[in-house]
Amino acid sequence: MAYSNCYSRPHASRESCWIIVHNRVYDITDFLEEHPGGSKIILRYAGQDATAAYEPIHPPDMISSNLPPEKHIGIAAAGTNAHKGPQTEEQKQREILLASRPPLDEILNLHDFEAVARAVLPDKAWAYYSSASDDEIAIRENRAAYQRVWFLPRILRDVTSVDWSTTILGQKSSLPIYISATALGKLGHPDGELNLTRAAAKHGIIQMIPTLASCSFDEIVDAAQPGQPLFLQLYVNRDREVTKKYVQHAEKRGVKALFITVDAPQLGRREKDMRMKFVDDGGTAKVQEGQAGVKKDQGIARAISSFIDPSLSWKDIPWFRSITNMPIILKGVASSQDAIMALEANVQGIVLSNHGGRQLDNSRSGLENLVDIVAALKTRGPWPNPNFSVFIDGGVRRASDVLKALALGASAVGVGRGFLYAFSAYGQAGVERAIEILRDEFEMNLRLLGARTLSDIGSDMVDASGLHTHAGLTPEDNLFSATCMVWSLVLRVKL
Ligand code: 173
Repeated sequence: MAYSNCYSRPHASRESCWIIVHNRVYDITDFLEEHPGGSKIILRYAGQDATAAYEPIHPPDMISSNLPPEKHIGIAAAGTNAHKGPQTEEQKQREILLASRPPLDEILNLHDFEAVARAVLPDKAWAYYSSASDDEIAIRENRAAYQRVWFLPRILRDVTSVDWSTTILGQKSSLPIYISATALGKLGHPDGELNLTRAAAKHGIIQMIPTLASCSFDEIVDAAQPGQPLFLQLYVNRDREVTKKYVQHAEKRGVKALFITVDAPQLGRREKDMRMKFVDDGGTAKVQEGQAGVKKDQGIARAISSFIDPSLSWKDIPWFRSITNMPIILKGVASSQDAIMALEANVQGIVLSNHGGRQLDNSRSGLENLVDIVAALKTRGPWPNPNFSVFIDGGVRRASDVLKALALGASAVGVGRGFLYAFSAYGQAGVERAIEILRDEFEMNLRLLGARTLSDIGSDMVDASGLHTHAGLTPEDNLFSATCMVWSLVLRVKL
C-alpha cells in the first residue's frame, strides 16, 4: 500500500493529520473530507512535507489563508523538508530527459515544443495538459479546420517592409496573438506562469492570467514590467463576493480586460487526466469487486473546479458591468445566437472557442464558427465593429493559422497549449523562442501573401469554401486505439 507506512508516523492518520507546506506545519484533520481532491491524496503526505505535491495545483496562500489560525501549528523543524531531500526515481528520470532535450535553436516550430514536452513532462502533467474531452474529436478538429482553409495570395505589391503588430482591446501587441489562459503552470515548470509573464514583457505580447494559475495573481502581476498589459481569465465563484473582490483587485492592479469563461458550468471528462488518478491511487489492481461506487474518477481539473458556479447566466452580465470598468469579453462562445446576445448585452467582445477541445466534445472549432458568427454580426451593425472584438482560440500553432483567422474576421487569436508546451520544455527561453518562430513565420507569410500590414489581410485572401466539409477528414482516432490497448494489456496481465 502506498501509504501504509504513514500510520507509523505521528499525526499521520485520519484522526490527527498534519502536513508541512512551505516549512509551516498545518493541522488539516477537520478539512480532510472537504478537500476537493479527496482525503486520500492528503493522507499520502500526512506527517510529511507536502510542498512538492501542493505547489503546482494550489495558489501559494491557499492553505494559509483558508485554514483557521488555530490550525497553523508552527514552523517545521529542520530536516523535515522532504521535498528538498533525496531525489525520487521520477525526478532522476526527469533530469535525464531534460538533459537530452534538443538544443533550443533546433526547435523550428511550435509542434516541436509539444514533442519535447511530451517526452520530458511527468506523466501526470502531460495527461492534464494534453487531455481533451471524451473521444478527443474536438481537439483534433481544431487543427484539422485550419487545414481546410486555403490562401489566395496576391503578387507584385512591394513587400520589402512588412508589419504584423496590432492592438488588442486598445493594448499594443507585437503579434496578433495573446497568450491564452491555461491552468496549473507549475505542473510543467517550477516557475509556472512567470515564464509567460517574463517572455511576454520582453517581446511585447499580452498574457491572460488564469484564475487557476499555480502562481498567485499578485506574483504574476509583480513579475510584469511597469506598463506591461495583462488580461484576466475568470472562473466565476459560487460566492459572488469572492469573485467581486478578485475582479476589483485585478482592476486596481492594472489588468486591462476581463475574459469570463462561459463554456465550463461543469468540466468535461478528460479521460487521460482521469486515468492518471487511477495510476496515482496505486493502479487498477487495488480495485476490489463491489467497490464500483468508490469515487476515483476525478482527475486534477475536476478535483479543483468545484467552486465554479454552474448557475452563471445572461442575467449576471449587468452585475459584472456594475463591478468593473474593464472591457468584458465572454470566452467560449460557439453559436451565432449567443454572439448576438453578447453584442446586445453590451460586452466588448467574445472568444470563439471550444476550450481547446476540453469541454463539449464534437463542438465545432472556433475557426469554423467564426465564418457564421461574423456573417451574423454583420447583419447587426457596423463591421468591423470598433466596440466589439471577436477572438478565437484552439489549435493555433502557426502564423499562417492566425492569418487565416484574421482574414475571416478575427481581431486576434489566443494561443494556450502552444506556449504552455514551450515553457514546459524549455522554461522562459522556450516561450521566447516560440514568439520568435511565430514572428519569423509572420514575416514570411505576409510577404508571400502580398500583405504589408495586417489591414491588408481580408476575406479575399482565403478560400474557406471547404471549411464546413467534415466528411472523411477526421484524423485517426488515437485516443480510442490507446484506450483499447491499455485495457487489453491490463486484462491480459490479470488473466
Ligand atoms: O481546461 C481546464 O483544464 C480548465 O479550464 C480548468 C478548470 C477548472 C480547474 C482546472 C482547470
